[in-house]
Amino acid sequence: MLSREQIEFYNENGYLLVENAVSPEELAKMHQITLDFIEKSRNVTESDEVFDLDKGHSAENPRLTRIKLPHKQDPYFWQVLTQSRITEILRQLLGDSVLLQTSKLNTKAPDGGAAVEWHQDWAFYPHTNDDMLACGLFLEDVTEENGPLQVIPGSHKGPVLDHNSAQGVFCGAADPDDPDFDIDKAVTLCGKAGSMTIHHVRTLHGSAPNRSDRARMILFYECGAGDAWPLMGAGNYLQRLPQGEQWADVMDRVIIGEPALQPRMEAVPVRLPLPPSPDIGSIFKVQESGGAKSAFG
Ligand SMILES: O=C(O)CCC(=O)C(=O)O
Repeated sequence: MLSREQIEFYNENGYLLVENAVSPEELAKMHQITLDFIEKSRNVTESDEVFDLDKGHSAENPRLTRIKLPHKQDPYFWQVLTQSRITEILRQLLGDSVLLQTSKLNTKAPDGGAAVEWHQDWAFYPHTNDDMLACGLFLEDVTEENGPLQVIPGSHKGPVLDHNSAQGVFCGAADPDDPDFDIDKAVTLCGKAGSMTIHHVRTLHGSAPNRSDRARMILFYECGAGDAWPLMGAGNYLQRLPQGEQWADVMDRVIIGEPALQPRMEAVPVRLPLPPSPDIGSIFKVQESGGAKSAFG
């Protein structure tokens, strides 16, 4: 459970770092499952439904940016989300109805694993209200050297920055020279394996390349209140499904309670992630193919 001070800190700053978010047993099991997936990726030569490959990936030297939708790849990731200390933290921050928006396991390979350019998750998937957040569970220690998450405190109360590039497409990254982007305020979130970051859906965040000889493994669960419904963007795939499947998809993502059928509409700033970049396979591909300007030199 979070203390009142932690909740106040999150509300004020739009992020939080929590230690021991899961038990040592849960951590060890998730870590092992992740290593097994990286092992399996040796047989893969192109990014697919499960693996997002980083430059230089090969059978001899597996290099992934990401394992996609881990909660669908192994039921244990879903079990931890719905039956652990994380579940109670979500209840405290989002209430008695909570849905998973998406999950991803960013495994940033050693020696140069790709940066994630600064962005707001909200730019990818605006909803009817912004009671949404991302939990980032460290499956291994995260240090200054291996590409930790960085956040701009208080940015969740500011504008949605322009995430379109000079090419005129949604590139999933803010322009480092945007006057509303004060990089000097950045806070770096490091910690022991088992620690967990929480950032609000509008908090500006990013992470540098992995400059160490160890992987940087963070499992992200991105969640929202059950009365926040997608406007456009990442949740848009729902509209392509037949109605019965739309509903089944929503119900498959219920973490706590039930979805509300009366969306809560709030006067939140919104930009739509359009037109799309040429490759929408992952944030790494959106940023690269969309021509994002790098903040990490
Ligand atoms: O892996 C990271 O450092 C950040 C990930 C992130 O923000 C994302 O995938 O949207």
